[in-house]
Amino acid sequence: MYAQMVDTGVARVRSADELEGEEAGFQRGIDALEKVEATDWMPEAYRKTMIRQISQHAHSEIVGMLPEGNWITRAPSLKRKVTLLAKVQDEAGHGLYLYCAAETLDVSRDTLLEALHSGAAKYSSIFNYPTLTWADIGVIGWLVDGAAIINQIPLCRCSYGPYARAMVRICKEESFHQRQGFDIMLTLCQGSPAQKAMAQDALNRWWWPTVMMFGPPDAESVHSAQSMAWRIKLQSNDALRQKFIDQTVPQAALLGLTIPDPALTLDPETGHYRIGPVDWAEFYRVIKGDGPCNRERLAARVAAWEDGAWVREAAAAHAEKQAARRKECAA
Ligand code: BYC
Repeated sequence: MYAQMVDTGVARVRSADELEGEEAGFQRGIDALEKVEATDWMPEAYRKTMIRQISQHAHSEIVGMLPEGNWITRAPSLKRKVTLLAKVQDEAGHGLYLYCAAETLDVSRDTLLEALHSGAAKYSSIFNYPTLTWADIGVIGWLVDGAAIINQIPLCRCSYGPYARAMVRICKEESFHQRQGFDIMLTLCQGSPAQKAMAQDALNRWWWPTVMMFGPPDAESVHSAQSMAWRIKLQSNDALRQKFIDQTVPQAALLGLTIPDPALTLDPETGHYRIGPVDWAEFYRVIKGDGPCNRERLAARVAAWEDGAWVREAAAAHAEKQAARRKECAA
């Protein structure tokens, strides 16, 4: 079973006048836009929801290094190689800040990683697709990091202080990532017909998975109502998805690329682009563990964990030695 199935005990969202005692005070603080800090009282369901979301986000950053890491040795120039290496290192950094933010909620990193490695925890669906050509690296930066920024900017103002603060730096770095991706796409689109075709092919394969990244439609989003009441989520999945589409369609036109959606139209009344039907069956298949690369991604993470056992053992032995030495000096 791939779903985390975290039972937060929330059957339905209760209104402010149904809450009592500490819980009522907690909600008043949230409504007054106060940040929740690690040492504050919080409902158990809030704590579990934050652990679920932050750890899922951290796992996504770390697993997200794999599809891009695949191209570091094959980047087409030294400049592109150095830039991609820096981007992939940034993703590792994001994962580490996020694991630290999750640890403030009284859960150990080992527990979180165990959940990832056993397949119990989720990570973003988008990283279960393969990077077949260099243009995929451009598309990931342009679309995937572009989508990540839209999803994550509101998280800088979310109610949980350690998560909100971690997101500020992450968003700054994501905007550099988005630009490097767009720059790769621009170069390919201004290049030879074969390069332009490669860019179009990458867009064809990544467009719909990126649209799905924002999560299920609002009507099927099980956590949204409670997460919005707790100001963990400030905008709904569909609202963020629409923002992404409105921002990206003109960028594709600038590149001279076609969005692979024959039903795409601009609604003159609202000024928003309308897209054709999304294959949600594919989304659910991927998040249940049956996407094109799910098994490969998890196997790579588990192998990295096992191969790194000697580093963890050496670090623990070193820390023990240092502690013993400090004790000796103090005696
Ligand atoms: N993939 O009730 P919903 C990045 C799950 S990192 C997989 O709407 P929620 C980047 C959801 O977890 C990208 N699962 O949930 C990194 C839930 O299942 P569980 C990651 C998904 O939490 C490196 C169920 O579906 N970003 O961008 O209210 C390089 C029902 O959904 C997905 C974050 O994690 C998905 N796409 O809303 C480049 C941001 N969507 O947990 C880029 C923080 C939904 O009950 N997270 N599910 O088993 C969020 O903003 C929210 O958690 C989501 C989902 C909008 C993703």
